[in-house]
Amino acid sequence: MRSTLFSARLYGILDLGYATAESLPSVARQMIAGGIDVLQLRAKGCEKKDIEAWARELLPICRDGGVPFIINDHADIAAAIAADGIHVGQDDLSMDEVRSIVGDSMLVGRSTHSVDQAAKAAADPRTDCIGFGPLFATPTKPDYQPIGIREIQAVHAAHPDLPIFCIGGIKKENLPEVTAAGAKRAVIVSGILQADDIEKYVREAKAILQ
Ligand code: TZP
Ligand code: MG
Repeated sequence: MRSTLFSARLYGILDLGYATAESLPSVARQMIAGGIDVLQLRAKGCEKKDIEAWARELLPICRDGGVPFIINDHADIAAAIAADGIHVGQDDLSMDEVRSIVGDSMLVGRSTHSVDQAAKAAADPRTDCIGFGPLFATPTKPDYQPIGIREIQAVHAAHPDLPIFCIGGIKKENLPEVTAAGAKRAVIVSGILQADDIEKYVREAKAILQ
């Protein structure tokens, strides 16, 4: 499973701020058809029992598509449904806490918002990947200062063996600028979920990353 993160280019997030609960399975299938490499369920402020139910429905869809399925924030749900991974932020559980809940083999990702935070996350060998951003201002994560594209090269040079996913305000349109700045992998949330044709959007964004 870890090797899938190295080869992954485009990471999609099923964010309940943009997708309705009813649409999740269909949206997941469209993203998988377009070639998404990783899928995360992110449901800020939703009831845990709902999140678990959605996750249980999405897991077999991702398994069928050969796409790792990651749960945002809730290590207990990730463990309960045997998801492929858990993604936590700077203010969430420590690595010891996460690993005590999900075990050694589940993928663990960590959000980072600076080169320093990336270094701290990378210093723990139990970190399987990081998000790096927000590069640009984004309504999906409104309270964060954008960090720009200047440090993309440095963070990749510092951690050549860690899968780094650039995130935040990335769309198909500015993706070439992000890859030119040194990004190998990207997360696109609203760009994908608001696309008229999700499958096509994912296919075209992924082509830019390849
Ligand atoms: N973490 C950093 S930025 C961000 C998250 C979850 C949101 C990215 O969403 P979008 O819509 O692609 O800007
Ligand atoms: Mg979190």
